[in-house]
Amino acid sequence: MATNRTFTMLKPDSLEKGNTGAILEKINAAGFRIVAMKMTQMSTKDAETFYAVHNERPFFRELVEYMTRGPIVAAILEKDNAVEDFRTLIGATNPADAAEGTIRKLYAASMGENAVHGSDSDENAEIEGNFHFSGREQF
Ligand code: DAT
Ligand code: MG
Repeated sequence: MATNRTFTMLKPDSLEKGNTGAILEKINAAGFRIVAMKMTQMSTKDAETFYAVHNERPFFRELVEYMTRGPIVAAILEKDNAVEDFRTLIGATNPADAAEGTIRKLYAASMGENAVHGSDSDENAEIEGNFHFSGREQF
């Protein structure tokens, strides 16, 4: 069966609130296989690079501050239709608009602190996974 991959980060607020285990359990229960995972902290340069597409947006500095303020859990996940199914599992960017039962509905406080990242395309999943993991760290 063909499978593909997406990239996720449990953002600093998720770790601060002790939600890491609960979020990983939801990811597991939804049928994603973890093929890379680590706890790490992004530098300012890392976050500016990772979110470069947003660098003209008014919230960019706030986003960089948030993403660098503490550790994250980064992971690559494998499943059929991984990118789209993971976006469905996490819910809308703004938790106020996220569907019931989604990770952002359950665990995100606001648009600015929305608990998790999920890649938005197969191409970006590969770029983002390779940003955080060497080939040897991807199983
Ligand atoms: P997503 O994370 O759902 O892919 P995005 O790529 O549009 O959303 O934006 C990346 C992150 O930037 C998002 O998770 C939270 C932050 N962000 C986006 N829009 C924002 C806004 N209007 N105000 C504050 N933060 C925002
Ligand atoms: Mg995005």
